[in-house]
Amino acid sequence: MAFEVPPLPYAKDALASHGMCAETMELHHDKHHQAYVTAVNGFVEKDATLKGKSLEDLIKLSYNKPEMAPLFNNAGQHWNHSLFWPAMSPTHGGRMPGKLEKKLIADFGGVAQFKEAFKAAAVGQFGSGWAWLILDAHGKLKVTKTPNGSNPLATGEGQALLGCDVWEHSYYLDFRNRRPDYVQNWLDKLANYDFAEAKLG
Ligand code: MN3
Repeated sequence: MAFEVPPLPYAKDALASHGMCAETMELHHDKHHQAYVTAVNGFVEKDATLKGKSLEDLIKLSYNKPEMAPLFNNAGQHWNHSLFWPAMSPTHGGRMPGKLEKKLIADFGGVAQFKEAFKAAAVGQFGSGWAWLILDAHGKLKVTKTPNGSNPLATGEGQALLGCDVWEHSYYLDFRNRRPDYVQNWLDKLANYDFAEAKLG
């Protein structure tokens, strides 16, 4: 079974009034994400040892192997973007549910402190990559960042609850070069904190 780009859980123009325009969604979901999926399918097609493996298996087996970097980057980006779309919401973006809020207060000192840490990670990621809210093996919320197509599944740092794409293609049409403004807007108006909270179990 070839990998496929999951459909967006909302219309392409649904986030426009929240700072992510329909053209960004069109290019990002239909072109960029599709290109990663097409590339992964191409690698699997050419290598019998990869056939039938899950996306998670492909990511883990190619992590930190220079000769498998093209597979890793594309498989990682498919996984990352599949999490990115539902991690935003046109109806309750930015709204903080109670259980997650309590845990953010316990683990970061407050929601504002969490947002500062997340923003620092997202802005501090030199070049392309991702900022993450993760639940680590000790049940503690943490903020991390990864370069390019990497992610917390590959690094083993924990379970990803939210991931913010800081590749320029995710914000250049809406925010030009202003990554800090994009990330602040993402945290305040786009992030689907219900989606994150549901993963707390
Ligand atoms: Mn992207």
